[in-house]
Amino acid sequence: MNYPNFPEDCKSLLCKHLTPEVFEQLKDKKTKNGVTLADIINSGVVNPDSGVGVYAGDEESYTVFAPLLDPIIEEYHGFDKSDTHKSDLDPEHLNAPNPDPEGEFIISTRIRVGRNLKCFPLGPAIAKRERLIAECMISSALKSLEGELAGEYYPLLGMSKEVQQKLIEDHFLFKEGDRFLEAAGLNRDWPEGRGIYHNNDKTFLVWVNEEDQLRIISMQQGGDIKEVFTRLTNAIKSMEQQLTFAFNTHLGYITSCPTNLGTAMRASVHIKLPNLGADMDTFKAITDKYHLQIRGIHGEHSESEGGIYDISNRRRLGITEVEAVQDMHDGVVALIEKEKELRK
Ligand code: ADP
Ligand code: CIR
Repeated sequence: MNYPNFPEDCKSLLCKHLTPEVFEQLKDKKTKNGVTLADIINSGVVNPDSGVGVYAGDEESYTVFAPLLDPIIEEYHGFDKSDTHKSDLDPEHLNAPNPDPEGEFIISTRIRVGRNLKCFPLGPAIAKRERLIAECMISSALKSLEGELAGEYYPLLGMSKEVQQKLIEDHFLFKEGDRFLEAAGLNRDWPEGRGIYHNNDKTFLVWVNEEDQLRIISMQQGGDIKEVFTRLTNAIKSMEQQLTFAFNTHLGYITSCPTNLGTAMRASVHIKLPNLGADMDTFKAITDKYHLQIRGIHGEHSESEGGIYDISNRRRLGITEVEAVQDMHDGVVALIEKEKELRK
């Protein structure tokens, strides 16, 4: 394997941190599951417009390829390799009254966490048979959920294209054919082993074997962030009684993309901010201050539509779940205040 050819205008964290020295140091390394440097960097090499450009194949990737992954983790999360990660899933520690009780700005709120089973490699390196076993373990665990979390598992295999498309358009289901995941090896054997679980109201959902083996999601219309967080933490606690997730005290919950490590949590609102949207410098000054990320309304790498944005916490590691949600809440309060001011 030769040093990859990055275009001159490449801005990914991969391109920045894969120096020729780091490349030489890592090019012949392999984890016990056989994950190589070529596997880790393929997504960012094939897609030079990546923001990050790397995916881990297993937990050990984070130690074997630390000379590349540590600086990426440090730059994304502001987390030093000597730091430890702490968890706090107690909704009572959150101070998040609805920032928009009149429902003028916030359309919906969604909080998700990524999780992976301790007993298997991560999605980029998992074998087909292991993925199917993971699906079976997860769908069995989901069967025991009760009350508002009770629902059904719907495998992607056999789902009609109409139903699938409607679930994607309504923001409930992952999209298909993502080129970043494709190059990371995460779409192998698609659609087998993939699926979605949801309750009747679609306020609690679990994605199975997409970018991570589980994405546990709580969502609803409006801006009651605490209610969404409470539902999610109840679900996480129930699922942890039945499944053992990959976790360590340094990196928190282990995920295939290093941006998701730690809490693996993304707390977001879909919010109407047309005036801020017309003044991106002011918009970005606020999102930077509160460590927020702006996405389009059809998920990552999509564009905004009609002045509606997806606003979420950017940091996930080295802060607790409560702090991640608090970042989002406080930033959204500031954004609404500025939007009202600009409207005048
Ligand atoms: P993820 O959050 O799981 O990393 P994406 O950014 O791709 O991934 O978003 C997944 C889906 O969730 C997309 O359809 C997106 O529109 C939807 N979504 C995200 N935040 C919200 C929200 N606050 N309300 C409704 N849908 C949302
Ligand atoms: C990229 O590098 O752009 C994709 N692999 C996605 C990275 C995850 N993005 C993020 O900000 N959470």
